[in-house]
Amino acid sequence: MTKTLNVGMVGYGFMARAHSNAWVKAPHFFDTGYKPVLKAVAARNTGKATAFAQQWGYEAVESDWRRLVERPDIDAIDICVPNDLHAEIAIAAAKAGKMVLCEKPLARTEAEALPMVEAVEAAGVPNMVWYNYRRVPAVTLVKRMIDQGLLGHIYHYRAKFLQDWTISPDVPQGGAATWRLDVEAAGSGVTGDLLAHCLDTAIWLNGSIASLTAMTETFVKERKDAVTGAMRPVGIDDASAVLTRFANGSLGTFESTRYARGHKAAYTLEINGENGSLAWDLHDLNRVSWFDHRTPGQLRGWTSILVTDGEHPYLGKWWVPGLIIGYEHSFVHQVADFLDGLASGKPAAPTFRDALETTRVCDAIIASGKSGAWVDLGAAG
Ligand code: 4PW
Repeated sequence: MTKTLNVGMVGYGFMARAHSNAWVKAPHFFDTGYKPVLKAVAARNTGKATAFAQQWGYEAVESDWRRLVERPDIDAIDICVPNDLHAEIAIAAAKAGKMVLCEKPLARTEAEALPMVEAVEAAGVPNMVWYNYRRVPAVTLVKRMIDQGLLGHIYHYRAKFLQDWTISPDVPQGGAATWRLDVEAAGSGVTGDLLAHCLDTAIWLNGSIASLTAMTETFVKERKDAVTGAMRPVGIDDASAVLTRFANGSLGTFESTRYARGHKAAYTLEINGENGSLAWDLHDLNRVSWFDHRTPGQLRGWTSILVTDGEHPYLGKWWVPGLIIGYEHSFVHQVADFLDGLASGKPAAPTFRDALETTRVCDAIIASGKSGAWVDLGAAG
């Protein structure tokens, strides 16, 4: 019998749209035994929240997230607000016995994230962080290929996430649209916002990072505050470049920036192993590039796997073979896996505990960017 799962959304921005779409779509395509119901959305700006509720079909609007958390008819709280609000909401929701889903990064720092992990674990409530790119079918296929041992011993992992929307010094910091540039709200800049995705995928595919050294830079030193209009120093990293050693002995190189003119969301990754190499590019997200060194000489070369077959991860639930899917489907898959996890009792990853590791690595990058030193993360080889 299908159970209902009443969702309480906190926030109404870009990510709240991506998540709401996923809550709506998942039960239409995946048979999980649960039917999410968009019960209520909470935001201080009730005008915008009401418009959002109407657009997506939420039954009610609350002007304060605390009222949402107190409501006995809400099963799961979905947190889609700036990073500085994650901890307070998640901890209160866990204490109220709600399932908690939190937009990435889990928190601004590991110190802030740890009590969140403790709260959900103490309450025993299902929890998950929205690192959605794991669930692009081609990326999930990469995971499957690595787990099947196709690459053999891994030597290199490299990833980058490039954007260009903050190059102008006229882009303000703070406020509803540009909080990602305000260190108080965001915790860090591109490291927590963009590189965190690369790190989450990397840790999932290639294991823990044992040590790292980083360069970070803030190219525009002062920006106007979007609310007060006053100029104030910029505290975020505009770019980060990181060298890592993984616990499995492989070397990693990572880069993130919002100063790469021409790039809007250029997330790419490549992995080199003893038997072959794998590469993926968000802008061609249904494709895995694969080089198999064991293929006989004259046929050996890069091949392009179009990930659109029923036997590919998640694809059997969508259309007919050959038809492509997109960015929003990664969120739908995350909801489907979360609901599956409720049914099976095997929690969908990344849990808050899993995502703590990514936050720890982000902290180490920011610290190394300041000190120039290598940071030992204590991950056993
Ligand atoms: O989480 C990330 C965002 O903060 C996203 O995956 C892409 O970069 C799109 O917006 C930002």
